[in-house]
Amino acid sequence: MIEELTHIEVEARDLINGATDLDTLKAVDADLLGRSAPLTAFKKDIGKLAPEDRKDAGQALNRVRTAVQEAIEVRRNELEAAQRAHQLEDERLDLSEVLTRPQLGHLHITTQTWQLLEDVFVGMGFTVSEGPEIESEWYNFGSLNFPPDHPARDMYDTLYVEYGEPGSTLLRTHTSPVQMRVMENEEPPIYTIAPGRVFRQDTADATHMPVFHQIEGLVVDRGITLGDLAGTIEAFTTAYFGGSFTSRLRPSYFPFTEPSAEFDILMPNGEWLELGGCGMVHPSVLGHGGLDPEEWSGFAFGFGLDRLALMKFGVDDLRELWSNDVRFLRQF
Ligand code: FA5
Repeated sequence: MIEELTHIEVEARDLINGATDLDTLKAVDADLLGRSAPLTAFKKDIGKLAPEDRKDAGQALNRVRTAVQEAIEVRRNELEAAQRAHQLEDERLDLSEVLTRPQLGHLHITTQTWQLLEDVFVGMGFTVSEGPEIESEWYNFGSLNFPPDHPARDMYDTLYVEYGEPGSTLLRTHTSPVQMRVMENEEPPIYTIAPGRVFRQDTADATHMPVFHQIEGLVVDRGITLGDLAGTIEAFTTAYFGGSFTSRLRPSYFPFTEPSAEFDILMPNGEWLELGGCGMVHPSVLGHGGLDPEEWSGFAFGFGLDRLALMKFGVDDLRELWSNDVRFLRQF
């Protein structure tokens, strides 16, 4: 019987150590120590032994039962500890992110250009003005010498807003209406720029977007000449691009300037890119702004801010600026 008990103990330890979870261990516990377990049956069998053998058999049985109970307890503790560790791992909150520095973004390339241009002009003594993006027909066209139904309005594919009389309210097609608002509100001498967002029904391509930015410039003072305009454009483009760029002024037409010109810059691919228009403020525009053209003269310019960004940062397609691909944007 003692041999049999030793054999049961060895088998029991294998079963106990082989249990890989608490449920299995519970079943093993029942099999080894439960009512119908062999060890329990042995208790009854002891009574059938000769009286002199009963003591040894009883002690051996108790020792094996205790050893089995202890082995089950040890294994239970191990499995419970493993289960707790597993649960903790599952429920663990990964707070390491707050310990690592969050990735910082940076200003969009158009915003950087906008700020750089403001710095250049403020450095030249200009103030910064602004006007509304939703404009009246008068400020965007009428006051700038575009009579109703005048073909010059076709230069801009205008987006109208359903407000008031049909055709009376629009998304400004250029920053030039800010010229008029400044003239109405400020006494000359005026040296101001007005960067801002403008809207046209243009189809997006490498050099056009339906929503883009311009930077307007307006100078009104006594005795302003075309030489002042050329000198200012020269000074700002040199401050912005550095000395080594090639540009040209080309005669052009805008109803609100006379004479008018367009400013182009030579791109690395050998083609000219039109950056903006400019000219001497038309006398009747000064008049609409409440200024006497006999006393005051001035020049104005309007440059494509996004195109200035392209040229500065060596990007060859405007659409890249708004594709929102961070791999592209991170470069600048
Ligand atoms: C004007 O908008 C005039 N208001 C400029 C002006 C101001 C002339 C003051 C005289 C005095 P224009 O339509 O050419 O002109 O646009 C000016 C510049 O805006 C262009 O040279 C170009 O650089 C930029 N531009 C025009 N259309 C787009 C477009 N769809 N996408 C991006 N840039 C554009």
